[in-house]
Amino acid sequence: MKKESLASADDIRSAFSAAMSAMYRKEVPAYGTLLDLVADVNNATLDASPQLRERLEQTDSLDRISEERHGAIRLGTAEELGLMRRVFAVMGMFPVGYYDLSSAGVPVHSTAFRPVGDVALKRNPFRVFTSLLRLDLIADESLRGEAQRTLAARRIFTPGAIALFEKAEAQGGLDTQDAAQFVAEVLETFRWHDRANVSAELYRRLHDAHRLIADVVSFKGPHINHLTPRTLDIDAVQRLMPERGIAPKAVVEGPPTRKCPILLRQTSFKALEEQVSFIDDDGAWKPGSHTARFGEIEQRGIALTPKGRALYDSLLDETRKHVRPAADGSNAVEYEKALQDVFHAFPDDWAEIRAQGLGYFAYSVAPDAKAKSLSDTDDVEALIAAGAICFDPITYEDFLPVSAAGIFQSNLGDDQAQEFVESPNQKRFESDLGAQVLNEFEHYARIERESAEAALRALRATEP
Ligand code: OOG
Ligand code: NI
Repeated sequence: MKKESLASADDIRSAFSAAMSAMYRKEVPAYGTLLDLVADVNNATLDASPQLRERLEQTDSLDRISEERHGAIRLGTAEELGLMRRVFAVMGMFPVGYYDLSSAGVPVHSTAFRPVGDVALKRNPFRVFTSLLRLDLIADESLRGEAQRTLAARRIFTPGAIALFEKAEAQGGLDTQDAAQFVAEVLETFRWHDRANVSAELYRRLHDAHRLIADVVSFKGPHINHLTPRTLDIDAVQRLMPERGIAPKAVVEGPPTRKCPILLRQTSFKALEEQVSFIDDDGAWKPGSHTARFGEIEQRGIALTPKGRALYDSLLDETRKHVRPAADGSNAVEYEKALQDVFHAFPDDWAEIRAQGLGYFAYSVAPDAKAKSLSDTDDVEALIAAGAICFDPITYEDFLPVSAAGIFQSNLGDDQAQEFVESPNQKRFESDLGAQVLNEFEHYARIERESAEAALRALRATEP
C-alpha cells in the first residue's frame, strides 16, 4: 500500500483522544462538569492576560490546550503491557520515563505513553500514565497465585484491535477506514465494566491485600480511571470546584503558585462509589460496590533541565521535612505556606531561569526582528540581547512521582497507606514492555536545540 493513503499517527491519536473523552463524559458526568469549569477558567485567564495569549499563539500552542488530556490505566501482566505498547505506537505514543511508586506505598511501576517531538506534541499531546501491577510485592503466595490465574485468563483487547495493530505494524500504518475501526476497537479496552471477573469473596481478599490489586485483577480490562484536562490556572479551578458540586483533595500536588509555572501542578476529586456485581462459583451475580474512577485537573509549566529538576526535588523534600501534608487535609494551609517559603529559592523569572540553566526554552525569531539591525553572528545569546531572537518556555509533558503517589493515595482511601520495600526495577519493567523507555530530558534538549537552529536559519533568510 502506498504511504499517501495511510492515516497519520497524529490523526489516529487525536481521534482516539476525542473518542475517549466522549466515552468518559458519558461514564462519569462529573468529568463533563470539570471540562466546562476548566474551559471557563482558561477563557478568563486568557482574557486577563493578552500577553499569555499572544505567546501561546506565537508558539502554536494555544489550540492544543483545550484538546489536551491525560488518562491513566493499570495493567495486570507483562503481556498486557507489551501489547499496550504496540497499540499506542500506532497512535504515535511512545513510553517516556520510568516511575517507581513502590516507595510511596503503591505496588506498581509505570511509564507515560505520549507523543515525542515538537510537531506531534503541538498537534495533540494525548498521554496515558500506564502502571503495571507488581504482584511480586504481595506477600501472600496463594493469593498471588489466584491473582495470576485470574489475570492470565482475561483478554483485554478485542480480536479486531489485535488484527488491526498487527496490520499497522506490517504495512507501516492504517488507511483511514481501518484507522476509524481501530479507534473504535481499542476504545473497548478502556471501557468500564460493572460485572467483575471474580467472586465477592476473592474480591474482598484482593482488596484486603491492597485496594489497587482488587481494582486491577477483578475486572475484564484496564478501565480508564481518570481523564485530566489542562487548565491555565489551577488555583482558580481548585477554588471554584465546590461551587459546581465537586470536592477537591485538600492540597494541590507539585510546586506552589508562581508567576512562572514550572513542571506540573495537579489536584483531583475523590473516586466515585460505583455499583458492580461479582460472580459466584455457581454463576449467580451478586451486587457490590467498588471505587475506581476519579477526576483530576492539571496545570503544566516549563520542563526543567536535570539541574532544575534536582533543585525542585530538593526543595520539595525540604518542604516535606517541615510539614508532611496530612491525608485528611488538616494541615493544608500550613503545608502550602511552607511550600511557598521554601520555593523562594527557585527563581521566578523566565530570563533568570534560563540564565541559570534550570529550564528548557524554545527559540524563535522575534516578531519585529526584521526592523532590528542584525550582524551576521550565529551567537544566540547576542541575538537575544539584540532583540532578534526570543525565547518561550517548553512545556513539561511528563509526570512527577511524588505527585502521582499523592493522587493514587487520595483515591485509594486515606487508611490505605502501606509500606513496601522500595524496589525500583526498571530493567524488569522494560523487559515486560519489550522496549526501553525514552529519556525525557534528551527529548526536551533536542526540541530546544532544533528550535535554536531553526530560528537562526529563519533569521538568515530574512537578511537582505
Ligand atoms: C495514576 C495516578 C498518576 C498522575 O497524573 O500523576 C497520575 C493512577 O491512579 O492510575 O495519573
Ligand atoms: Ni493523572
